[in-house]
Amino acid sequence: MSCAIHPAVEEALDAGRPVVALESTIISHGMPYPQNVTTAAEVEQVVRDNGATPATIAIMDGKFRVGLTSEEIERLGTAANVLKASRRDVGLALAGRRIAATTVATTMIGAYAAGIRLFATGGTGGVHRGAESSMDVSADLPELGRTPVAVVSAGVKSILDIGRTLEYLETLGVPVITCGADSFPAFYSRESGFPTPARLDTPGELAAALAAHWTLPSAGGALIANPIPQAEEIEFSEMEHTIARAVQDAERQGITGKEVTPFLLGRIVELTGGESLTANIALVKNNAALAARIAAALSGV
Ligand code: PSU
Ligand code: MN
Repeated sequence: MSCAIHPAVEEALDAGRPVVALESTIISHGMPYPQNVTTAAEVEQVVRDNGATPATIAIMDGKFRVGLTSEEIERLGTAANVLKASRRDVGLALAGRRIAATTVATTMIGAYAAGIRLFATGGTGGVHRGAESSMDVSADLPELGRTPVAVVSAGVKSILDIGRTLEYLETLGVPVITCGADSFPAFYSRESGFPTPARLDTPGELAAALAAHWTLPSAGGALIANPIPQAEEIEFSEMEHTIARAVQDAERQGITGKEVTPFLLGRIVELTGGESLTANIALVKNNAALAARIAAALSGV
């Protein structure tokens, strides 16, 4: 698979300097305008401040694009016809020359093709509540099982079934390591009620574990969970009611397939009067900083 790499990203990769991939669905479908565009730029700056080069990934003009200009990020954040592209949409997006935002799954594919091993986002997809009847399981999970890129996220959002998501990741052989805490985090909240499958405390330890994991035959990805900073946290018990209501609204309105996650995220922002968005922005930046530090440790900087 060929991709068009931004010159600044290419230069860093050629020199063996740390690079962190960033996804674009969070820009097109994960946050409202204009916070989506300002956050995307701020997150790139956080990566730089922590010693790595950012590479926001999307599909445009028939190419996988690794590293975007600020005009391209603005386009992704404002255009009405942006496709949310997971693995199965990539061929359609490339051949149809669509403007497409990449999900966690697809960003992993683009990152790996470009030679990037660290990727920061807010939260990954997972097993949805009620999946035992709807079978709604994000394509992010099998991607984590097959593509050797480490995804730094604030754990799994409680719009999902956290327990089943952790079970599925175990089945797929995906290491799930929380940085600096014993509880697996729940996106807006530092604690989910589930213990983390593994814990490490420093970027150096995380980098060493990833490097060792990637010596396995047909090793896939890893999930590095990074709890939201305490000052920005919304308690799990406080979010639970809001999330249950958003899930109920999605069911009532017959929302299915790839629309479910964007609908829930938008509804939660409405129901919390924007408080969830503030937390979301804070945790993405926190993840970008950790990913940059792990990338630096991994490349021996
Ligand atoms: N979680 C967020 N914000 C997001 C997403 C997840 O907090 O924008 C996006 C990511 O791109 C993720 C996708 O890969 O939603 C998952 O969608 P689905 O559940 O349809 O697989
Ligand atoms: Mn789904």
